[in-house]
Amino acid sequence: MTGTLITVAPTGAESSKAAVPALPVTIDELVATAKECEALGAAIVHVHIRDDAAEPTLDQGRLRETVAALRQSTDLIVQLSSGGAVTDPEADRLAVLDARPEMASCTMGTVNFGDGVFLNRWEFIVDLHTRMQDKGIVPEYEIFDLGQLTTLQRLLAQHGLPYGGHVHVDLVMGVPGGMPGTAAALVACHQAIRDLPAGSTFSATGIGRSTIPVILASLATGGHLRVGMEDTVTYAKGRPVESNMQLVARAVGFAQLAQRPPLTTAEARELLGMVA
Ligand code: KMH
Ligand code: ZN
Repeated sequence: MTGTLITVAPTGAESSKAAVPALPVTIDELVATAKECEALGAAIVHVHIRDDAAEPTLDQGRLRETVAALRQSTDLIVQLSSGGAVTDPEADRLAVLDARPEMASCTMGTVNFGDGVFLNRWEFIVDLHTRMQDKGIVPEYEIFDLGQLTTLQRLLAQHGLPYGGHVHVDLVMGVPGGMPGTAAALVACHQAIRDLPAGSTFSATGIGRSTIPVILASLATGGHLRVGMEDTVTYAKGRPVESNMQLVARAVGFAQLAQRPPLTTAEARELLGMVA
C-alpha cells in the first residue's frame, strides 16, 4: 500500500462563523490554515469560500483571489468545491471552473442533505465532467451514496476518463440523507470501486461522529483521508474542534499508526496523474 493522501476541508458551506468561531472564513484565515495543515501533512485543500459577512459565496473574483493566494503561499493541490451550498444555482457552480483550480469536486448524484436537497442532475454532472476535461482540471468525484459509484461508471463509459486519466473518488459518509458512516458501507463502496478503471483511488470522510470509524475503515482498506471542519466540528464528546490543524494532526497520527505516512504534495500529484 502507498502512503496516505490527506485532504483538508477547512470551511464548508454549512457551519456558521457565529456557531463555530474557529472556522476559517477570510482569505487570510484560509491561507494561514492551509499553510499549517500542509506542514502537518495535508496535500490537498478542498475549498469553499465565504463573503465579507462570512456567508457562503461562489463570487468569481473572490474564488480567483483565493486560488492565487493559496498557490502563492503553499504547494497544496487547490481543489475548489463545485458543490457550493445547496442553494447555489447550477450556472454559478459551473462557473467555479473559470477560476482555474488544479482540481475541483464533481458530485455524482442528487442526495437529501439534512433539511435540504443537494441537486446534481445527470446533464449537470456531464457538463461539469466535460468542462473539466476541456479546461485541464482534475476532478474528485464526490460520492454520497453507493449508487453514485454506478453513475460514475456510466459517466466514464459514455464521456471518457477525466483530465490526466486517473480516477479519484471521495466517499462523503454520514450526511443525513446519504449513506451511513460505517465500516460496512465503506466496504460496499470499496467493492464497487473495483469496477472502476484499474488504479482508481479513493479517500473517505465521515461527518460528525462517524469521523473516526470512517478514518479507520479507509486506512484498513487502502483508502485515503479527508478531514476538516467542513465535516467535523466536534473533536470528542463535549469537545468542540479547536482548529483544522487539530483534525489533520489526528489524521496524520492514524495514518502513521497504519504505517501509511502522509504523501507529500509531489507524491500526491503523481498519484492523481497530475505530473506531465
Ligand atoms: N456543501 C454541500 C452541499 C462539494 O464540496 O463538492 C456540497 C459539498 C460537496 O460540500
Ligand atoms: Zn465541500
